[in-house]
Amino acid sequence: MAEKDIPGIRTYDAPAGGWGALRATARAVREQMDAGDATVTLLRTNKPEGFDCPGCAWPDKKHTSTFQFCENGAKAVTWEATNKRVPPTFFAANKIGELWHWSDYELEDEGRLTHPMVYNADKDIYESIPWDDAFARIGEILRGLGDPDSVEFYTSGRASNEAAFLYQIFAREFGTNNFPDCSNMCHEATSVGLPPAIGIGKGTVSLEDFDHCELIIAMGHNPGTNHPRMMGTLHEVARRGAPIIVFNPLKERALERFADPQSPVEMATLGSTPIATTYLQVKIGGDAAALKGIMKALLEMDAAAGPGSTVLDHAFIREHTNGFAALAQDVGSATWADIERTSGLTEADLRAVAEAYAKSNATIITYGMGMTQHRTGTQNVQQVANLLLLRGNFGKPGAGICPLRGHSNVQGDRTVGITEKPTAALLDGIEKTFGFRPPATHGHDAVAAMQAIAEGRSRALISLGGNLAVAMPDPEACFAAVRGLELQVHIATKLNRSHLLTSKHTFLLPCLGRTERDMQAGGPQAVTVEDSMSMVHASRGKLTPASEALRSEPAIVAGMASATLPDSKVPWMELITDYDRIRAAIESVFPDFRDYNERIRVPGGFRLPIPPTQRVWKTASGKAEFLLFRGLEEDLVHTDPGVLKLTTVRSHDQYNTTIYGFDDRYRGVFGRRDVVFMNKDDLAELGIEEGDAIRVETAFGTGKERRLDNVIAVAYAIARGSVATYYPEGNCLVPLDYHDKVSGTPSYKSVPVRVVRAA
Ligand SMILES: Nc1nc2c(c(=O)[nH]1)N[C@H]1C(S)=C(S)[C@@H](COP(=O)(O)OP(=O)(O)OC[C@H]3O[C@@H](n4cnc5c(=O)[nH]c(N)nc54)[C@H](O)[C@@H]3O)O[C@H]1N2
Ligand SMILES: Nc1nc2c(c(=O)[nH]1)N[C@H]1C(S)=C(S)[C@@H](COP(=O)(O)OP(=O)(O)OC[C@H]3O[C@@H](n4cnc5c(=O)[nH]c(N)nc54)[C@H](O)[C@@H]3O)O[C@H]1N2
Ligand SMILES: [Mo]
Repeated sequence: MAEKDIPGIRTYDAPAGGWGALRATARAVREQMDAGDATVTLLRTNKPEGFDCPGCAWPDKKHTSTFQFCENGAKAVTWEATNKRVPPTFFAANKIGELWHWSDYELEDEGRLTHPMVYNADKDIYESIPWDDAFARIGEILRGLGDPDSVEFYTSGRASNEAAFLYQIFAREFGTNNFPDCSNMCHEATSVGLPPAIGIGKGTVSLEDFDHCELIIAMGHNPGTNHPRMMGTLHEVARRGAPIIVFNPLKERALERFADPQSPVEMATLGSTPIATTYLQVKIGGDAAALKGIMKALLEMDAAAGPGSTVLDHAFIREHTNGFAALAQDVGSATWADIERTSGLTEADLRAVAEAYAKSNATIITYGMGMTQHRTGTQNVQQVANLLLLRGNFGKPGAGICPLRGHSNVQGDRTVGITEKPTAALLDGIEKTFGFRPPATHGHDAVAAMQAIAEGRSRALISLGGNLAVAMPDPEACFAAVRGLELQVHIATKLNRSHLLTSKHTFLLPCLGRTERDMQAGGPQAVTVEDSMSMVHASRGKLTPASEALRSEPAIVAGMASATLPDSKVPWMELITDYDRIRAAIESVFPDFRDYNERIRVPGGFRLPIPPTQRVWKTASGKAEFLLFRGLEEDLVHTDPGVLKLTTVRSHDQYNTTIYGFDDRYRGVFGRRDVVFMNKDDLAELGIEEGDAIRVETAFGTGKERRLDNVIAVAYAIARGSVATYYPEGNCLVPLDYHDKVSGTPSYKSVPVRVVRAA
């Protein structure tokens, strides 16, 4: 698309996948590891006796197939299994104030943390500290705070079920339900939006359903980058001729054309397979309107077909749902003019989707952050459920809802108790198992936690992984907030910016990664994780740990807990000698994990119950509910023509706040991240040329000027009125309280902005 010669911006004509992906994998491996180690490591990824890929939460074919090649999985694995190290001498030589000026890429590229460290404010450096001293001091400080609700227990979704379970038991015995979680920034709209609709806040499809579906509608996700193993599945579906309809404001190459690196023919012939049969460039934030348009068309088709119509599944609607009449009334009252204006799509486009949908006897709707990270995230998800319910697309082969989860165990962490709003069953289960009554008062999610920290109500932050202050909106506010804390504890594999936001007492505790051997008193241990499709399976690291001083996440949590809670009812040290004991406790608290230890020993593991697959609805009414969204988009509508909608996305070379490199190959960006993707007509209207230095400003009153400077405009195939830039650079444009009021998910994907040429 580049018409002008701009450094690092060129057209990428090739399909996604293919030889480009193989080359990029080889480079990732070379930069981080010896080739020999790397081969062994990569071959063990996602195999029954190996470890679960830390890259994404897409499931594996029975965990047994041949090596599933995936470029970004290889990056995630080599980034963790790197030969590079960050020993105490590194910290002695580099003051925190100096490290602050390093880029996020440079910080993590230093390698793996090797020793527990504590911040020395006088010298502005981290110094090594023996594990037991670190635990003792953390315990003393926590006990000294007085109020348990002034402590925030953050979880990032890499933590295993075993680590996350112990962690929430620790926090609850300490006395709080403050569980900010990366899921709050991610699929909370799913966790909160789906239970009232279908009775469970998770996806309902299994991998086998993709073999039987007759249509896929893919909304707001970019699998070529973020769920690359899903590309193999989409490739198969496309090759057997089932239509795939994509809703995405940006043209994403992998959703257009993909060459499967597992296919010798495509690799040899430089061939590729078209993925999307229809690609609809919906406006940012226009999905609810588009979904209502499809439903409106569908209802009209049904009425036109007269009695006995099979456009809707009337028997299913009658037997299994509530609220159909109200939905029909609401959808009917939306006008095509409003739907077209809000979605940026035409009535004809949406009618064509309705026709394809009416023809399909088994439809899967897949969706990602493009749907959830909006002020209407919960409503977006509920409209997806409505559309599926209209044709009974639950509880039959090849049909269902498929949220694409983020971190490889983000779903499992929630299942084993990381939630700020515990149910009575959870509290009872913990009391029965451990003999203490946990607090019932609701705690903080991520936004509420950061607000409490900013206001001084919370005094300590424990982070089980992640890079919270960088991942959240409004870095200026978050950085200042966490620096004012009394205590921070970071359990991490690699150095990141959150670790440099030191406060009075700051500890950096290095842990084992997924790829590494976890040796406890009872022998080598496996952990378990739950993928996007509720399959729970074991993951066993095989590599020699990056340092002898590393401890496992469960061991670190147990160490902190026993030092903090001298009268604890939980046998912390016993539990970690053999993780079967932790799993037995999980089973005791959560009955769905019956025979946990036996069932994870079966290759591939087991599936947790998903009642909608049996057409069982665990809602208050016992039926699936059509839930209304009275409107088409968020309430904050900007009619000013100069206001555009900004979305923040991941590049191909990053894992959330981890920056592996500076290319975004499929979007034609090489060696830079300072870009804003814009529609060429919007550029023309604003008198901006491609390559011009621009500034992006948040276009609504937040009491504070928010701007992204030092970026350039890049012409891209993106919907009119929509612009995109990278996360986390764009986070400065998002106010902390700019979120979905129902789920608390920050609206990272629809920020009203103005774009001006830089002075
Ligand atoms: N390699 C790699 N893998 C990852 C991650 C990573 O950073 N790197 N992150 C992991 C995590 S935690 C997560 S949550 C997932 C994220 O996976 P995705 O959900 O794919 O994440 P994003 O990059 O945020 O991309 C969102 C997609 O939505 C589109 N989009 C933006 N706004 C809208 C909108 O208003 N409507 C619609 N329909 N589409 C829109 C964007 O163009 C983009 O294609 O991936 C996980 N896997
Ligand atoms: N603007 C904008 N902001 C966003 C998003 C967006 O799309 N746009 N997406 C949001 C989403 S979906 C998410 S999930 C959050 C991500 O938020 P987080 O989960 O907090 O962030 P990550 O970047 O995944 O965390 C990376 C760090 O995790 C640590 N780590 C890696 N592996 C391990 C391990 O095995 N154990 C431990 N203990 N630590 C480990 C490393 O130190 C690494 O630096 O960001 C959110 N922020
Ligand atoms: Mo995520």
